[in-house]
Amino acid sequence: MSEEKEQRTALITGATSGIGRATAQIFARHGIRLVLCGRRQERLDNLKLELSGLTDVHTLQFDVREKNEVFEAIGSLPALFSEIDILINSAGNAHGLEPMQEGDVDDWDAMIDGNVKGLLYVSRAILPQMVQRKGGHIIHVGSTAGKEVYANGGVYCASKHAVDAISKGMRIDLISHGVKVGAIHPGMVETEFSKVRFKGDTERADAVYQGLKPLSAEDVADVIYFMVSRPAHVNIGDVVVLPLAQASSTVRHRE
Ligand code: 8X3
Repeated sequence: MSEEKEQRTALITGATSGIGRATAQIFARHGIRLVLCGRRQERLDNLKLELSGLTDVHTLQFDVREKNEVFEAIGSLPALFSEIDILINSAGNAHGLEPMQEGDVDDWDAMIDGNVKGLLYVSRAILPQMVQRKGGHIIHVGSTAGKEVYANGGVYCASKHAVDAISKGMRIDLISHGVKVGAIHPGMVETEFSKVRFKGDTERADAVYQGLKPLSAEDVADVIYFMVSRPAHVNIGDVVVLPLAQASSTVRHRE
C-alpha cells in the first residue's frame, strides 16, 4: 500500500447490502471518503455510524430506477463530497427465475430499470465532472450472468450482458479523457441476492448455496479495492471471480 494519505472520494450505489456494503467497509478502512447511496435510510444511517470513525461519510437516499431522484441527489452533494473520484455501480438485483413464457413483466421492469437504466443514470450524473477533471474510475458490478446465459434467467442475464456492453462502450468513449472504466463479474456470492430473487423464500434461497462454499461479499470487495489501488496507468478492465466450487453459471461442484 502506498504511504500517501488517501484523498479520494468514492460514491457507491447499493451500499446498504452485499457487495456494495462490503466495498464501503474496505474503502473506509483505507481512508477513502464515502458517499453511500441506497434506498433504505435506516440502513444508510447505521452504515454511516459504523464507518464514520474511519473516514468522512455522506449518505444519499434514492432509488437508482428513479431518474429525477438520481440527478437531484447527486446534484445536492456538499462541497466536501462533490468531487467523485471513484464510482462503484453496485446497485442491482435478480427478480424471479422463470422461463420467458411465464416471466413476470414487473420483475423484468425491475431488472432492466435497476441493473441497466439505473446504472446508466448514475454514471451519466457523474461522468461529466470526471471528464472535466480528466480523471476518475468507474467500476460496474456485473455478474457471470453477463458472460453466459442460463435457463430461466434470460432477462437477468440480458441485464448483466448489458452491463458488460455498457462497461466496454464507456471505456471506449472515455479513452481520451483519463477516466478508468472496469467491471467485475462475480459468480455465486452469498448475500441477500437469492432471497431477493426468490422473494423471501429462504428455503429456495438457501438451497442455492447448499453443499458448496460460495464467495462472500468481502471476497468481491477485496478485488474491487485491488482494482482501485493500482498505479495511475493501470486499468483492470474486466474480472471474473468465482468460488472454487463453480466452473461456470451451470457447472458447480457440491459435496
Ligand atoms: C449472480 C450470479 O449465477 O446467480 O449474479 O447469475 S448467478
